Amino acid sequence: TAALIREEPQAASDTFHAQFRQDVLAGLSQARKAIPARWFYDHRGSELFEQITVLPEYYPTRTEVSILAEHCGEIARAVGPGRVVVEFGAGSATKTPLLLDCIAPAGYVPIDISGDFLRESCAPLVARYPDLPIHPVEADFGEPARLPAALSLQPRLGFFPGSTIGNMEPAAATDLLRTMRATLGAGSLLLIGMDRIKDEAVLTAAYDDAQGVTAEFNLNLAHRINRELDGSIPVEALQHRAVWNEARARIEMHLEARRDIAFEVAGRSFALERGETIHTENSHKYDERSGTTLLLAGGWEPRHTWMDADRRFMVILAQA
Ligand code: AVJ
Repeated sequence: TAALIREEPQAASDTFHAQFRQDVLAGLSQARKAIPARWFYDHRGSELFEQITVLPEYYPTRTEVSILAEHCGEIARAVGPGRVVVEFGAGSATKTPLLLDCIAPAGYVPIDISGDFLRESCAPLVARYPDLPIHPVEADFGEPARLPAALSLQPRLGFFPGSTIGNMEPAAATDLLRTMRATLGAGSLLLIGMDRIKDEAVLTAAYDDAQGVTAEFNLNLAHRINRELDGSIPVEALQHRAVWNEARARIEMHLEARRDIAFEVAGRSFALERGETIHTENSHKYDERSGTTLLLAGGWEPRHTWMDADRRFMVILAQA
């Protein structure tokens, strides 16, 4: 099986809980309360996100998969064989094999902060590709990472699907793209998924589905705070909201108080007035212009863009 490379032996998991606590306390202390979206993904949150990806209203996952499948031949020609695929985040069970099957890679290096997710996502890949060198790296991909020495001579292809970049505000997204460039090196390629600006009703439905799975996903953050940070948030007093922010071209998710509430987290007291919200996620949407501008600011030159027929999602190949 693949050897797991750890950037910081103990430290990564030890600081994780402290970081959660710090982010939540700082976020709830602001005039406009906000908690970074990365904290959605505990075990239950990851399970709920998996359910979201197959909801009828949530088009991004199936659309991106269809783009990768449909344009596999063209993507393979544009990328060329013999590249080491460096995936930012643990591999997705459907998207990663689609890419690996299509391009004849020299190796596969997933980078993720969670060793557990890495091990879970690598096991089926090791079984499916017995001859492919697979070297998971347990690290925060928001920091420049050292790639495994065994694969240091081959050209690289970064893979960042899912429009995960959209969780970041433009400045942070630019910083991340620059960090990816530093990790991969000049001349590298990056294959990145971006969700597109579209009809507002389609967007809001994707983030407020009829079955209420996205609402549960959002509310799970409050449950997680109660569980892990000794919180007393009255979760039944919070309501899921998904709103399109036209000026910033993003869907925002909030938890809105149905009444005045007061609660404690990690021994500190907080209050929300009725109608006040905790801002829990941004999901930025792009068009060709804004996607290109972002990539260029991050040090990446767009080379090809692939889209579905309805132009809902785009996959861009860029070069450092
Ligand atoms: C995983 C960040 C791409 O923004 O669409 C799905 C997360 N949030 N439904 C997205 C999410 C609510 C998702 N990303």
